[in-house]
Amino acid sequence: MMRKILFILCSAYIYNICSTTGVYTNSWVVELAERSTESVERISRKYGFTNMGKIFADSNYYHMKQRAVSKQSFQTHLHNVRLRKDPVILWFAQQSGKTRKKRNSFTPPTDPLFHQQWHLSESFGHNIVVAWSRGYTGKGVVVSVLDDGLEKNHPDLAANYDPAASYDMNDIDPNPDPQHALYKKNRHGTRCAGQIASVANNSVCGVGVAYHAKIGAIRMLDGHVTDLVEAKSLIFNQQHIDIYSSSWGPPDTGAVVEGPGFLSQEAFLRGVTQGRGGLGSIFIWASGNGGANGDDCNCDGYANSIYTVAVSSTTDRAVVPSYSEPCAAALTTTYSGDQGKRRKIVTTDVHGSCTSEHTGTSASAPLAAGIIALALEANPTLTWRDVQHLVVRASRPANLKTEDWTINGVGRYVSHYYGYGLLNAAKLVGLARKWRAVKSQRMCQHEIIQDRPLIISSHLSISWNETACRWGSNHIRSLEHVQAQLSLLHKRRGDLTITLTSPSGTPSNLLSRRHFDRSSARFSGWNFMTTRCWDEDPTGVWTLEIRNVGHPHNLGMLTHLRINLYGTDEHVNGRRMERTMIHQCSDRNLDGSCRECLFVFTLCYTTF
Ligand SMILES: *[C@@H]1O[C@H](CO)[C@@H](O)[C@H](O)[C@H]1NC(C)=O
Ligand SMILES: *[C@@H]1O[C@H](CO)[C@@H](O)[C@H](O)[C@H]1NC(C)=O
Ligand SMILES: [Ca+2]
Ligand SMILES: [Ca+2]
Ligand SMILES: [Ca+2]
Ligand SMILES: [Ca+2]
Repeated sequence: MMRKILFILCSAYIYNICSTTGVYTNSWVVELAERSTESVERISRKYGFTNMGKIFADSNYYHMKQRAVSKQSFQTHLHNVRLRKDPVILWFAQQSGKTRKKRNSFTPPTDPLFHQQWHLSESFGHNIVVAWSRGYTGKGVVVSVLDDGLEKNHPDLAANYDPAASYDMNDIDPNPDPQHALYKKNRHGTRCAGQIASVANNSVCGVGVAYHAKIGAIRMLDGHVTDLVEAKSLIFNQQHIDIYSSSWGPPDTGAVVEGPGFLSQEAFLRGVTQGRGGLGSIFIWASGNGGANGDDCNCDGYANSIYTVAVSSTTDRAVVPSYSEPCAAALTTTYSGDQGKRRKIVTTDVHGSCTSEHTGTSASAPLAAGIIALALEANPTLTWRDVQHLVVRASRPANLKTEDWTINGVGRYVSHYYGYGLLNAAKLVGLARKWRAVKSQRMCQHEIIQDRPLIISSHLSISWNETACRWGSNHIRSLEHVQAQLSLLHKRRGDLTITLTSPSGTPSNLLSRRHFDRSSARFSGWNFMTTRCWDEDPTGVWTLEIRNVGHPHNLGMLTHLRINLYGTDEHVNGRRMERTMIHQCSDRNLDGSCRECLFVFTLCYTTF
C-alpha cells in the first residue's frame, strides 16, 4: 500500500512513458498441454486472457494478454497461483520488463570552439556534459536575455532565436538587434545569449549550455532605463518566456543603495504569481561587478529581491574574481572570467563572430539561466520557489576558494561570495525530476523596533525570541528567505556593518563596510535579505548587530526594524528519502519525446 502511494507521489511529474522495464506487465507466455483451438479458447476464457497468438509457429507457447491487470503491476499477479495449479498449463511466465541500460552514447558537440569552452568541460565541475548525456539540452524551454539587444541573425543563434521571446523596449519595435555607435558597442546581450543557447554542431563558435532551448532578447539597456521600461521587460510575454536572464542593476560604485521602482516591484510580483501559468517566472540575476569598489549586493534591490536568483562568479582557478561582490542574498555560483590575460568565457559576439573575452558576473547569470533551463526541461512543473530550493541543494562548495565558508544550521556550506557554491547541472536535473513541490509561501512578520529609536554608537545589539508565528496560519518551520527591513540614519552610511544571526547560529552579513559610501542618506525601510538560513527552523533567539567601524564620534539612529520570515510549515529538509520506482527517459528524440524509457528504483521524497 505504502509503495503504491509512493509511486503516485513520485510519478506525479512524469510525462513520458514509453516502455516497461523492471516491472511486471500484463503479458503472459503460456505453454499448453493441448494444441486444439478449443482448449486454447477455453484457457483464455477461464483466466480472462486475450490470445495474442503463438510465439513460435511450431510450438505450444502462446502469448496471452490479461485485460483485468493494470499495465504495470509491482507484484506477480495472484493469477499465477491459479495458473500453476492448472494441469493443462505446462509452463508459464508473466513477462517483466528488464532493465536495459542504454550504453552511454553521448558524443560531445563538434563545434570548433567547444574545446575552448573550459567552463563546460567535465573537469570544471558544472557537470553540464553529464546533464546533456541524460538527454537534457533545454528542449521546450524559452529564455530571454534582458540587455542591450541580440544579433538575431547570428549564425550561431538564428536557429534557436525566438521572436516571441523578444522585443525592443528602447525603440518600441519587435526587432531586438543591437544598435552600434562609434563609442559604444552593444555586444553584451549577444554574448550572454550565446552562453545560454548558441547552436550545437553547426561548425560555428561553441555551444550554449541549453543548446536546444529557445532564446530571445529584450533590448532595454540601450536608452533611458526607466521604471516603466524595466517593468515592461520583466513581464514581457510571461506566459511564453520561462526564464529572464538579467546582468544589470544599479551602479556598482559601492556608494549606491537602489532597487526596483514601484512598477518593477509590481512586475516581479506579477511575474512570480502569474508567469508560466502561475508557476512563476524565473528571474536570474547577476550579483554585481562592484567587488573592486567594495560593493555589497545587499545594496542592490534586484539581486537581493527574494524573486531573483542572485548568481555570483568564480574563475577557472576557483578563486573569487576581483569584480565579484559578496552578500548574504547570493544563492549560487557559476564560472566566469579572470583578470588580465587569464581565461574568460567563449561565446558568440556581434557581427556574426565569436569571442573568448566575455567576463564579469554578467557572464555568470546566463550560465545559471542555461543550467536552470535544463532543470525546467527535466521538470516543467517547478515553481519559482522550487527552483530556488533545488539551486540551494544542487550547489556545492566544490573546490571554490574563500575564507568565508560557514556551515549553517542545516549542515550546508554557505559563503557570502558564493552562496551555496558551484551550481551542478547533473545534480540539478536529477533533483528536479524527483522534487515534490513545496507548499505555498508563508510570511511571518514581526515588528522588532518600532517606536523607541535606538542610538547607534559603536555597537548596537538587538535580540529577540522568535516564535515564527507558531500559533497562527503563518507558522514557519522551514525558512526560505529572511528579510530585515531597516530604517536608520548615520553620519557615514558606508562605515556601518550589519550582521543577523539565526537561532542556529548562522551569521549573515547583511551589510559589509563600503569605503566609498560616504553618504549620510538614510536606509529607509530597506530590505536586507539573506538566503543563508534556508531550511533552518526560525524559532528561537535571533540577534541583529549594527557596528560602526569608522570614526567613533559618528553617531546614528535606528528607527525601525521589522523581520520578514518566508517559508512553509513543512520540515522540508526532513523529507524522508525513500527508494521507489519511477519512469525515467533515458533517450529522447530530437523533438523532446521519449525514445527509450526506463523504470528504475530511485530515491524519492515522501510525506511520511
Ligand atoms: C553532434 O555530432 C556528433 C557527431 O556527428 C553526434 O554524435 C552528436 O550527437 C551531435 N550532437 C548534437 C547535439 O547534435
Ligand atoms: C523563547 O520562547 C519560548 C516559547 O515561549 C520559550 O520556551 C523559550 O524558553 C524562550 N527562549 C528564551 C531564550 O527566552
Ligand atoms: Ca529595434
Ligand atoms: Ca555552434
Ligand atoms: Ca552592486
Ligand atoms: Ca535574489
